[in-house]
Amino acid sequence: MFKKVLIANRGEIAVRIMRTCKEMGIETVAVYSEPDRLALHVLEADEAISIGPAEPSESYLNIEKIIDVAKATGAEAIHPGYGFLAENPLFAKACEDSGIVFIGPPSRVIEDLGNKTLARTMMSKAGVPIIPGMLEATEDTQLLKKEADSMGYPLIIKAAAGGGGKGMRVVRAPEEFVEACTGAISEAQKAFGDGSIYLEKYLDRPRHVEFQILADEHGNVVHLFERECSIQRRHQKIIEETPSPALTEGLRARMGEAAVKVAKTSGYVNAGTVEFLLEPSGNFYFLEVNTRLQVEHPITELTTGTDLVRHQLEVAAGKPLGLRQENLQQRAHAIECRIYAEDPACGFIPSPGKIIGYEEPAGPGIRVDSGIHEGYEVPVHYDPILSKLIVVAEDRQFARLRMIRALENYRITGITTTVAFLLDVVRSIPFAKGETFIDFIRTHFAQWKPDEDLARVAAVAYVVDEILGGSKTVAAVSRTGYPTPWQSLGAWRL
Ligand code: MV4
Repeated sequence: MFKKVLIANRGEIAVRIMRTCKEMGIETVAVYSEPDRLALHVLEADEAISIGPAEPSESYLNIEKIIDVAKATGAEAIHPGYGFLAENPLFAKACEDSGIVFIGPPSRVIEDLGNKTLARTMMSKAGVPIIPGMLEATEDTQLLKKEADSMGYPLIIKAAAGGGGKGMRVVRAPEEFVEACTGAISEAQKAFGDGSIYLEKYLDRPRHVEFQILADEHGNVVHLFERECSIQRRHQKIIEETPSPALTEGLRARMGEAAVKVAKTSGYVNAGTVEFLLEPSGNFYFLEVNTRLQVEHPITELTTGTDLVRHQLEVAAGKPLGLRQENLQQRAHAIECRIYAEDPACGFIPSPGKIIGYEEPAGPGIRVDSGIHEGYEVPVHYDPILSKLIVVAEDRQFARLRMIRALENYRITGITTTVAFLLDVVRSIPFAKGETFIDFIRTHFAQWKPDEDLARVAAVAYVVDEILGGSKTVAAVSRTGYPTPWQSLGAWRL
């Protein structure tokens, strides 16, 4: 096993990876940008090396610098986390060329799967269902128009180099096609430096169901069941759960088999995720492969009893996978809520700033993967994810009730977060019923505003209580030196 691993990331995922390294007796090297010098991932690492200014291109995206740090510190392997360089084949290649182990699939596989039409062609040949549409991308709008008219409408335009919804357009009628097409081409050109696009039949109101896979260098591949990720907004997932409320045992088995076939067909090694779109009819289609450890991996860990980072490290070190499909079982129900420094009442604009009060929920079946602490200043420069709240309980209903309690007991003050929004979503009737489709947020929560009544009543109660001489209020000061209301025992709190 490796003696030392560099984590080329920040925030909660860097901390999460370091925790497993520590348990395995592996030393950790953190890299950090200027504004991150007091970040949790820096404090938790055995060594921390500054790699430059805030701009990602000069720090967390700087391939040369990160490889130099790995060499200088004697790290034998690099874990890229998610985002930043995690799915950049050039970074994986640079690691391979420098004799450093990239903890992820081979650069070649990242590259192949990043090409969406190539991936579709490969999977279709292997017998994995793909969404009807083109297998070749082009920038020739005349050719595209011909394809469109023979395919029929509604259809969806996608970028060959795409992912995450960039360069995507839904076209509902022939007269809208050319404009949408030129728009998609220029967007794809700007985002990926490649304007080629292709067409697919548009699926109305599908679910997003993905399968976790693990593969080793010796030809062993397993899947660790699914994650239902339909609750998202603008291609950013908000809540994930497993098992999916939409899968039957038979469908789960067929989709799992397809996911393993995807991994084998692409020559996959390490942890990955195979995404599918699932129609209400039960028809499912291969969408794409995410060649990284995903944000939502903990719900899989809690329901399969595994540590995915441990398996990633073992597989990367050349060991055979210690898991057999027949021994893997899905137990209980897990839900994850992503906690962001965003204002859900104002179009989810980032809301960075200093965290003045911070209290995590605790108790049975609760896990918090956090990258923050009291007194921490959330920087403006990066993805505003603060932490992930993950719960596990016997079944979906118990997990939902546990999530409600956990969210109610998660206190973050000083900045606006998505906690109150998540509470309303998890409490809602459509969520309780498991009616999770990709248009869930747009349909049920487009105009969300916080219910401020309770907060106002509490504030007024506090003031009145103070005017009346106060109850047995304990004057309390938090670790940051700010007065904190959480520790005072005044009657107003009732
Ligand atoms: C689709 C689709 C409907 N029909 N393809 C969005 C991101 C990219 N990975 C694929 N996406 C979609 N592809 C066809 N043929 C709808 C989406 C889509 C979506 C997919 C998964 C999760 C959330 C989504 C939100 C909007 C659209």
